[in-house]
Amino acid sequence: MKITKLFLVTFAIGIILVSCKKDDEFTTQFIERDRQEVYNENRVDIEAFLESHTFNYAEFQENLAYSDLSTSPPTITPNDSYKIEFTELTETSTDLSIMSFLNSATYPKLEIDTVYQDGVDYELYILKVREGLGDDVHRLDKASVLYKGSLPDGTIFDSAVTVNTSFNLTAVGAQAGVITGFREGLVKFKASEGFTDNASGETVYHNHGIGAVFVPSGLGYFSSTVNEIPSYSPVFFRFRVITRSNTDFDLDGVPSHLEDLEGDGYGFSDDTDGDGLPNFIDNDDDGDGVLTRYEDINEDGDPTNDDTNANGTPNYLDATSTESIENN
Ligand SMILES: [Ca+2]
Ligand SMILES: [Ca+2]
Ligand SMILES: [Ca+2]
Ligand SMILES: [Ca+2]
Repeated sequence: MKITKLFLVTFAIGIILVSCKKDDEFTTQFIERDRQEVYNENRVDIEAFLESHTFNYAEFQENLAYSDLSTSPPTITPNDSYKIEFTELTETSTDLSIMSFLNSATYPKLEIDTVYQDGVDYELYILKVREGLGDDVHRLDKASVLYKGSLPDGTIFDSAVTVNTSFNLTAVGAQAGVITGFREGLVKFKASEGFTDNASGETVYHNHGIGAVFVPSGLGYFSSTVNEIPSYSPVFFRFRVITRSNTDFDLDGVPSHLEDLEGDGYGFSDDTDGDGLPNFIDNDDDGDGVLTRYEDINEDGDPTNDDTNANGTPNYLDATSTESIENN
């Protein structure tokens, strides 16, 4: 799998200098195109794809959307192994286009999510075949996702076909994340609800989210050429969101997604001590000089359940509580 190589570029985009022949003593500076202008073009291309292509929705609709894990043995739907495939519509085809699922009252449905980045309001098309029944996926999580990344012409540029690889959804410091468009698609789904082992001893996941996201280049690789992706090209991802797991970027014992105190799905605006470092990368969240991990008074590995003065604010967020277990 080429996951690492591809994700690393999410924060490595910069100005590229292109040198011509030395003899000419002539250097051309690469000028990045206007983001709004590129988005306008990408949007036309993405909508043209959604109008001119269908997907294997009938295959999904002929089975139960979800497995019933409450029965013994569980009632397993074939849709737990369903994968989206795109096909170009022919003139004689009676299949529905992907676009015809826009704002459908039932699943599958195509939705539009507005994502603001770099001065542009992007309208991100997200195809939800099923949302999933497991845990919510937070932007600060790691996730294990089976996916295929493709270009509008069908070229597959990246894929993950086993669940062994998980990746951060948000880049933090030197740790890579995924491109914004992929992340903003993934967080609209839920992870699997459970798994069983089949007769051959393989693990089969159930009731995970299944969908696709159609990413304009401004929420992707933009001017960079990565693998087979040309600069300024939209990229499409079809995926199954299998599991989500905690990250702890500041190693303070509080999972990153719980440092999103406002619960708005982002961690950047949560800065208890106002030191400019959001809590998910601040190892002394209340700025009282006692590291958060030492404010875990009952030493159970969880600083969120310690409130010595019983004022409703845990010690690690309460600058008036400065008890420390550092020397215990
Ligand atoms: Ca913290
Ligand atoms: Ca503290
Ligand atoms: Ca504790
Ligand atoms: Ca404190």
